[in-house]
This record gives sequence, structure tokens and C-alpha cells, in this order.
Amino acid sequence: MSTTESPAGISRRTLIKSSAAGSLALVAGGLSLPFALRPAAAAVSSANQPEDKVVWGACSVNCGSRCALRLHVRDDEVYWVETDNTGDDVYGDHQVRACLRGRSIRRRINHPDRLNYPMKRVGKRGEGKFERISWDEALDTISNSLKKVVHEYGNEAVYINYTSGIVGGNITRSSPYASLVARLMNCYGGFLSHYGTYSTAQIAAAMPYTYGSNEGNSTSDIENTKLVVMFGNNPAETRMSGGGITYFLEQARERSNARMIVIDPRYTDTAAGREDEWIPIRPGTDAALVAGIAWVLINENLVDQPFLDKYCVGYDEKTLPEDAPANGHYKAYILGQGEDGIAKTPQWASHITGIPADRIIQLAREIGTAKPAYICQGWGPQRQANGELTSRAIAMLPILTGNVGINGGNSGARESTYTITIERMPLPENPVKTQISCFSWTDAIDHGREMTALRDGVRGKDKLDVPIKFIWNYAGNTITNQHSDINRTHDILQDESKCEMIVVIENFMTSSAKYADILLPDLMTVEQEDIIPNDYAGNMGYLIFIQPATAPKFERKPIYWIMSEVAKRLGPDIHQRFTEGRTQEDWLRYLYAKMEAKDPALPSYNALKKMGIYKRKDPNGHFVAYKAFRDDPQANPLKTPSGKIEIYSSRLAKIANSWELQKDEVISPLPVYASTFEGWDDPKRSQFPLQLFGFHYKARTHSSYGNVDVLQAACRQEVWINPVDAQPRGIANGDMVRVFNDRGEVRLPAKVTPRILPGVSAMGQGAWHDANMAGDKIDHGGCVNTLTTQRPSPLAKGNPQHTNLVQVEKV
Ligand SMILES: Nc1nc2c(c(=O)[nH]1)N[C@H]1C(S)=C(S)[C@@H](COP(=O)(O)OP(=O)(O)OC[C@H]3O[C@@H](n4cnc5c(=O)[nH]c(N)nc54)[C@H](O)[C@@H]3O)O[C@H]1N2
Ligand SMILES: Nc1nc2c(c(=O)[nH]1)N[C@H]1C(S)=C(S)[C@@H](COP(=O)(O)OP(=O)(O)OC[C@H]3O[C@@H](n4cnc5c(=O)[nH]c(N)nc54)[C@H](O)[C@@H]3O)O[C@H]1N2
Ligand code: SF4
Ligand SMILES: [Mo]
Repeated sequence: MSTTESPAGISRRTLIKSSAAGSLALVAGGLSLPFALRPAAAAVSSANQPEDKVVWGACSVNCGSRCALRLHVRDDEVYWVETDNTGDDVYGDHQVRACLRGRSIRRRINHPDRLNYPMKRVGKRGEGKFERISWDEALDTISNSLKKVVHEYGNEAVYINYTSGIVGGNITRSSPYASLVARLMNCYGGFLSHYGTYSTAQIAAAMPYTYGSNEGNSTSDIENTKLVVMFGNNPAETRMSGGGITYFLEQARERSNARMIVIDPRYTDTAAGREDEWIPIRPGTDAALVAGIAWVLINENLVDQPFLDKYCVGYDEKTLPEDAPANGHYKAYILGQGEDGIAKTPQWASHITGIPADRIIQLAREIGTAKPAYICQGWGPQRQANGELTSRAIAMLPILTGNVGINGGNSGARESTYTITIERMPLPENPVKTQISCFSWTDAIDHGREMTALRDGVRGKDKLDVPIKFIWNYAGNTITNQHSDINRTHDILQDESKCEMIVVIENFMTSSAKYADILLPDLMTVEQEDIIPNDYAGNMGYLIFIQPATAPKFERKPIYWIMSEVAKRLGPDIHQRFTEGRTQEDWLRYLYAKMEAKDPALPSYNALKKMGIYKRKDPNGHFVAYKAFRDDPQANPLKTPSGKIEIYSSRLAKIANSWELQKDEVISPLPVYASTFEGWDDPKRSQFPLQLFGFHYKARTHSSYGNVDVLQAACRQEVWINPVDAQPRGIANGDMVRVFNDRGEVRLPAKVTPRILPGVSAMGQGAWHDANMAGDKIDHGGCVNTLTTQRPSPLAKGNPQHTNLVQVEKV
């Protein structure tokens, strides 16, 4: 095996030694302080040392921030890393500063475990035994297998797995429906595609039933608000740096002096010190809290009745659609005059959420009287098994109080962002129209032919005709680490007659890579030319022109080359369609010319290359979701069937009546609270008494950067548990514990802390799975997906990865 070879001149020893200065400061300073991880040796400068070459790069992992990097290069090696030095320390024209993950990118680029050569698997899937092969052998094997699968089963048997390792430039982009892999497959007859993402499956499916889309006000608009209410939204960890959502949150709040209430089972880093109040809530119960608040708003006349009458459908009898049952409206549901006959009083909500009733009443009065109020949600609440209902329920608070479509208000969704024009590699149309949800690919390998539209959410056809036989996995770890129930996936993939070929294109030997049949070493984005836009960035957009920091090392190749070579082997016509005769640089210039045509204010290609980063403030100020609709609902209707905000959705009523659902699965035309499998009130709690979820952690971006030593040292992988739960189990802070359920077991240290609600446990998601899969399968890496379920949520058929029950015991 060749993966442990080090790049020239950098041994593991130097890496660790040189990290000392950085890691101390990292622990002392917190993760987003603006200092560079500079090797100690660099401080001792020698008089005849050649000048560093400074190359602009970007951190392109999927954390939603997107930061500029300035890579200092000596002797064709990245020697140390700085971040953006343009702009001021001023709100809206700020430096796009990298967090310590991005600043430690040198440790990924030069990692001793980077993939250097194409390899083929020689052990069993998951065992991690590989043999070096030539590029020719690798590419021939892939293209022959692809031809065979397409010939025997058709293009529908080829699947491109969800991956998010590179959030996209013009050329490099992992987005499975828009990557170079998808471009190639569309040139070759198409592939089975998917809908939804692991990020937003439930909210992206649900919100459009209410609003026609899923938009929120820009975070910068907080400067116009009186009250910030955050449901399961933790930007201090999930939008750490770069575009500066946390920065906006702080500085905008400084301007508006708004109060901030954080509703989360954990006392998050976003709350810590910034919040006015933290309200811990049982996971999966936000919709009950909303209903309790709505009961107070209605009974104390705090609802905006003119807004509800003019802009909404289904709040009360007046606007209830004709096809709805009598008393099918929201007000009846809340007051107990609907089908269930239960009044959603604060006492009722308190029993479900664990929040005292008087606190719910106080919260309702605050939300009802603060004008305007910025009510938002992260994506934690929706990554629950009842997340579709929850996300629409949270939107009810701004709707009831008329906060939608105005400055300082919000829709109840997460933030939107300003982005400068970007042109990606064009995609020919996918001739295959069949889709599955991004979460159900393991089922489609296991029993694809049994999957139907009405039960499993197959789209474009009544049922799948063929199972998945070939998987492309480019820049993702969602074969195992990031997909639920790793042990089940392992079992499914053991049978090589089911899925015949798994191609993984990676930088590292991840746990997913261990399941590859063919494993290809990619260049990183900082090693090739590309232009990349901001991700979430409030009202300041930007472009970064990435230049290759070093020459390609070993036999690593860029994705454009890899896919062009596969295309060549599929036939000269496919190759021509894929490349259109252009080199990677030709494409970049071609796409940039299109951008300039759309947006003449952009700097020229050469000017941008010289600048490295180009920033622009949103000329329209702050983005306000549904503003045009609020200003003139007749002229600018929403994309819902009625053109209005649909509190009652007739479309959802039809789905609820026609889809095959199990007893504990609820789809409802109203944003009601419903309990769910593996929730707080599931009888299974007698066996597995603690709720568990895996939050997005500052130590990593999912699993990316998970193999960087200084980050591991700074932010330990541990399971959060309240002293109330720890004490009877004899668990002290730092003790090694086993976290388990009937799907698997993880061993890691406990963090005993009042920062989490009793009855609930949590660990950072994305830690590298580390188990002997031929033996006891106990995971010593702390990967939460050893414990999560592959059962999908009812409407989106998405990943309910935050809904789990476990037991915790001292080892
Ligand atoms: N239990 C649980 N599971 C979750 C979540 C959760 O909250 N809880 N969150 C889900 C969410 S929201 C998401 S988005 C997914 C994310 O899951 P993934 O998309 O799998 O994200 P990563 O784990 O970061 O894996 C990205 C991979 O891309 C590789 N990579 C990075 N840059 C490059 C490059 O330039 N070239 C190549 N070839 N490879 C590269 C990295 O080495 C890494 O292995 O996880 C999901 N899984
Ligand atoms: N550092 C870092 N940043 C990241 C990522 C990362 O891996 N690391 N991943 C990026 C990606 S791809 C995505 S999709 C986003 C994910 O962003 P989110 O999905 O918003 O992140 P989470 O941490 O899963 O959830 C946010 C908060 O919800 C809380 N929560 C969980 N369940 C519930 C609930 O039922 N009710 C309430 N009220 N709160 C709940 C959690 O405690 C957490 O603090 O983050 C992005 N940013
Ligand atoms: S991980 Fe995210 S916040 Fe950190 S440097 Fe990279 S893009 Fe920026
Ligand atoms: Mo995500």
C-alpha cells in the first residue's frame, strides 16, 4: 500500500513538531481568532532565504462559509497559510477570514495519509486493503464496468452518490447533480439522480408548501430588528468565518440592540455569552412549543389578523379552502376545536417540550409585541423524523405576527445570501427522469425493484425497474461515515453481486474510500485553477480566483482530466461532447466570459486573477424574503397554488390521503405537532432512555479536516450528557463510555455538562468511523452514524439523523 508515503521533504515528525505553536494558541484563543498557523521554524528567518510565493486559494469544504486563503509556497511546498488581508475590519466590507480548519489546510495538503496513486481493492469491501495500479488500468476498469452495467441494466442502474466535499467553483464541484461526473454521465445516456440533500431534506421539501419556496431574510437585516429568536440555529459553529454570518449576527445586533433568544437542547457556542436567554427544548418538539405560543397569541389578541386575512390561506374559517374539512383550519387546531379536540395550551406544550408553561406564555408575549421580530431556524430541528412538520410550524410564528416580507422580520427559515454571478460547467439534460431521495440509495441497492412512488418516494415512475449497480462517489464520505446506520450499509455492500462497482475519487483513505472497488487520487482545489464564489455571506458577495499552489505531486490528477479520460474510453463522440475540445483553462475563460456578459461590472479575467478576491456589497441593501409579495400580493403572488401563504395546504392533504404511511408517520395539511418514531415519547425509551443527535461541530466540516491532529486536540470528540443522567450511571466528566442501541455501539469520552437538557445526549457528527468490521464492529472513532437509522422521514424521505434513542453506560 502506498498511502502512507509522505510528500517530499515533509515527514510526519516535522508536521507534528511544527504544529506546537499553532495548537497552543488554538486552545487558548478559540477557533476563529485571526492568526496564522505558522510553523515555528518560519520565525527563524534566514538572510538568504528566498521570498515566499504567495498564492490565492480558498477553503472549499461544505461548511457554508467559504474563506480565502493565501498560501505561502517555498520549494514547491505550501509552507504556511494566511487568510484574506483585503478590506477592513468593518461590517459589510470585512476580511473573509478563515477559521482554524482552513488555516490548517497545509496539514491536509501535506498529510502523510494522502492518496497518491490509483488503486484497486484487494481485500473485502471495508477492509481497507488496496494495491497500486496504473491510471490506464484504473480508467479501463471503470469504463468497462460502466459499459457492462449500462448494457445489462440500463442507465438507471448508475447512481451518483450525494457528496459535498467541494462546494463549487466553475470547474471543481462535487454537487452530485451538477458535477463533472454528472456532466459525463449525461453525455453517456444519463443516470439515476436524486432529490433533496442531507442538509435540508425536510425543510426544503416542506417550506414550499407554505411559501412556494424556502427563503429567509439576510442575516445582516438583523440590524433592523427588535428581537432575534433562533430555533436550533448555531451559526457560531455552522457559519464560523468567511462570509461572516456570525460576524453579521454580532455587529448587526450591536446596531439594533435586539434581544436574542436561543431555543436549542444544547447551550450552543452561538448562545454562549451572546444570548439574552437560552430555552432548552426536547429534540423533535418545536412544533408543540409553537402551538403553545400560538394559543397565547390567539387568546391574548396578539395575532396580526389583517395580515392573516390578506396574505394567508387556512388560518381561520374565512380563508379555509373549500376542499378542507369543517374546522380544518389552524385556529381550530390550536383552540381544540379541530379533529383531535385538544387545546394546545401552554400546559399541553410544556408536557411535551419540557419548557415551563409560564416561560411559554412569556415567550409568546415577547414574540407578539416585538415589532419587527427576526424568527429563524437552523437545520437541526428539521433533521428530525418529524422535521417537515417542525419547519413549517416554526414559520407559523412570523406568519401569525405579520413579520413576513419586511425588514427586520423573517419568514422563519434560515438566512438567504447575496451572491455574485457564477457560471458553472454546463450540464446536458439527463435523459433518465427517474429519481430517488438522496437518503434511499442503500435501499435501492438492496431491494430497488420493490421501491415504489407512493411508499418510498420514487419520482418519475411508479416504481424503480432496476437496483443500483454502479456508484460514483466524488468528494464525499456519504457511503459510510455521513450516511446513517453504517453497520447496515456495510452488510449491504458486502454482497458484490448487488452493487457491482464503487468508484471513489478522494484525497484520503476515508471510511467510505475503504468500500471503493477503484480508488482515484484527486488534486485538491488549491492545487488547480478555478474561480469560486461565496457561500452564505449576508449582504457581501465575493469571488476568489484560486491558483495552483504547487505542481501536482505523485500521480494525483485533476477531476477534469480524470473524467475526460473516462469519456475517451466510452467513445470519441462522448469525449467530444464532454470536453467540447476545451482544456480546463479554456473552460475557465469561456465560463468567465459568460459571467462578464451577465454582469459587466465584474473585473476582467486577468484583473481578477491579480486581485485574488473581489468583493461587492448587495446593491439592494439587505435581502428580505417575500418582500415583493408583501408589497403587492396581486402583482407578485407566491409560487403556491393559491399564490398566498398556505397555512392549510390542500396539496399536502392529497398526499396524506394517497401515500402509504406507517402508523407513526404523519403528513398533515396543517403544521401540527406529531410525535414520531424514536422520539421522546417512543415506548422504546424504556430500553434506550436517552435522545441522541449529532450536531455540526467546529472541529471539522463533517468528516473533512477530521484527520488534522491540532484540530482533534483543540476540540475533543465526546458525548454530551447532563449531570442528572451521568450521576446515576456513575459517569464522571472524561470517563470512557459506551453509547449504544440496537444498531451499533460507539465508545468515546463523556462530557458531563449542564449545557445539555437532561434526557438528551449529543456528539459532534463527522468523526472518522474506526471499527473492526470483521470483528465486534464497535466504533472507537465516535462516529454518530454507527447509531442512526436508515428509516426515512415521511414526506421528504430524508435523513432523520438527529432522531435517535440510545443508552449510555460507563465502560
Ligand atoms: N448523523 C449525521 N450525519 C450527517 C449529518 C448530521 O447532521 N448527522 N449531516 C449531513 C449533512 S448536512 C451533510 S452535507 C453530509 C456531508 O457529508 P459529505 O458530503 O460526505 O461531507 P464530508 O464528510 O466533508 O466528506 C467530503 C469528502 O470530500 C473529500 N474532499 C474534499 N476536497 C476534495 C477534493 O478536492 N477532491 C476530492 N476528490 N475529494 C475532496 C474529503 O476528503 C471528504 O472525505 O453529512 C450528512 N451526515
Ligand atoms: N463547523 C462546521 N460547520 C458546518 C458544518 C460542519 O460540519 N462543521 N456543516 C455545514 C453543513 S453542510 C450544514 S447542512 C450546516 C448544518 O447546520 P444545522 O443543521 O443548523 O446544524 P446542526 O448542528 O445539525 O443543528 C443546529 C442546532 O440545532 C440543534 N437541534 C438539534 N435538534 C433540535 C431540535 O429538535 N430542536 C431544536 N430547537 N434544536 C435542535 C442542535 O443542538 C444544534 O445546535 O452546517 C454547515 N456548517
Ligand atoms: S472550514 Fe469553513 S469557516 Fe473554516 S476556513 Fe474553511 S470555509 Fe472557512
Ligand atoms: Mo449539509
